[in-house]
Amino acid sequence: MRGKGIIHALDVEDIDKAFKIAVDVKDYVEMIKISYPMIIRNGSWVIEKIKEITGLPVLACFKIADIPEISKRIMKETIDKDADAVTLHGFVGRKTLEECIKLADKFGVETYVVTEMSHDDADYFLNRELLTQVSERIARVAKELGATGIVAPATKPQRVKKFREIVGSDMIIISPGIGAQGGKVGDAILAGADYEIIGRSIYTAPDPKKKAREMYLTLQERLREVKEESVLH
Ligand code: 3DU
Repeated sequence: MRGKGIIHALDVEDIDKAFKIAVDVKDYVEMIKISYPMIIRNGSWVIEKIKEITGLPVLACFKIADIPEISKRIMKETIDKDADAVTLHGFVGRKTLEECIKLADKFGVETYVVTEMSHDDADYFLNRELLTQVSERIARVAKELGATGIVAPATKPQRVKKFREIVGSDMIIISPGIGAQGGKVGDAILAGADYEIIGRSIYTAPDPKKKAREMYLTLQERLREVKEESVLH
């Protein structure tokens, strides 16, 4: 996956509703991200079904965070269920990342490592300074281990910018926090991300299709403005 666009976080447990939204938004997003609430209620077969009805890749946002042996087995099960990409927590340690990335690579599955989370409370245990140090180290290790990309907070575009400097242009940055968490469409991509992850703003909208289209168009408009500005200067 490479380009600039939206990943829809389809955090909808009612599976009929989820399938309908997936089909409704498919023309305006590049990937569908699914997570635990949907899988726990319905089972992992939904991964394949969403791929089939949308034609889009599915990111299993399982934020794997266990000892290396168990993490690897979670990764294996997720690969067997046909996920195209999987998220991993970075804080657990290098070995867990290494094992999971190696396995995913073997099957051509993308890996995205969470560096720093997007919510206000993300610096509760580590203060801001420590969190900054740890998350930047996670980004460096993710790059060194050959992860496909990292997850960085759209709620803090300056941090996205910093992470882009750290990982360079080859890695993909996906960024949650647009809409319900306060980020504006385009903020993360203009700061250096490749994809903005948007969940509630789309799936809780009275008309998710219309909302996804609006957000898609807003993003295109913001990207165009920046391109025009850079041509003028
Ligand atoms: O806030 P939203 O409804 O747009 O959803 C954001 C999604 O991104 C949601 O699935 C959540 O699990 C995921 N996510 C974060 O919000 C923050 C992170 O640091 C990592 C993932």
